[in-house]
Amino acid sequence: MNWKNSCPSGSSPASRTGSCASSRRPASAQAPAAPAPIAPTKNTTSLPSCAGTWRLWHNERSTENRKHRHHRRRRRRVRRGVFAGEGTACDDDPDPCAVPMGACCRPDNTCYEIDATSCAQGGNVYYGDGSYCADTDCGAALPGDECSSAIVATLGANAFDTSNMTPSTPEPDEAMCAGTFLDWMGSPDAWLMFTADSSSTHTFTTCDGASYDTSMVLYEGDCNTQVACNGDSSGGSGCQAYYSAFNYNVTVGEVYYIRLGGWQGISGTGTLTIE
Ligand SMILES: [Ca+2]
Repeated sequence: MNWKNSCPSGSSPASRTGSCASSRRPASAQAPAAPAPIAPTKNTTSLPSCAGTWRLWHNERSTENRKHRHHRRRRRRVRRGVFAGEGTACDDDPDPCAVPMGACCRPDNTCYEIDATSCAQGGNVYYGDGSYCADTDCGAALPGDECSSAIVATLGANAFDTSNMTPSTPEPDEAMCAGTFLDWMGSPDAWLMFTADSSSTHTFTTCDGASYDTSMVLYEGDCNTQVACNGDSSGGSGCQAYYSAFNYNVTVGEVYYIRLGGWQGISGTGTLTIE
């Protein structure tokens, strides 16, 4: 970014850290008839460069600032010490201090735009940074919630999240993997689809130390032809307890649907690895 152009009018860059110096007169004398500047906080020495720019900006525009509470809230966020990077300034475009936001659907299918952390409560569903409510149908099923909208998976690691999925029907045939504690029990499930790259034995596993007690089912060619399932596996390195895994001899060009659920209906985030 061009840091030279990031200073307020009438000021000039003082250093490469992004702070700015006035070329006209001290900032304290530059706001005629303005209320006294806000006293500096205790932690000024550790403020990021963005905050240094903020103090000058604030002194010059304190009266105006009082009229714009949302600006002040944003500056307070800066004071908590989120460093935006070397050479940044508060009036950069895009704002280096901005928190990424996206569409957040409430359980009643109303939508508002907020950051992911604030959205992640009360059954809300976050549609990703940069998503907009205008483009989001809160009443529509999430991608991968049903086999018909399965998410494309490839060789290697594929992230999935069943937290906001709904249970699909019918339930898997548990007899195919009896004794492995599939225990589907109305589990919220996510669907991924994989097109076989070769005719050979592939391993499908949910091994992921940060994941949950998954259950997994494999369908060949369509959403109903079940060919493998597993509740609990063991022996993998770095896996969570009770992850799921199976090997299957796939046919090149054939489409396989991987249905991911949880033991006795639990849900969460995980990783499907195909190799
Ligand atoms: Ca399991």
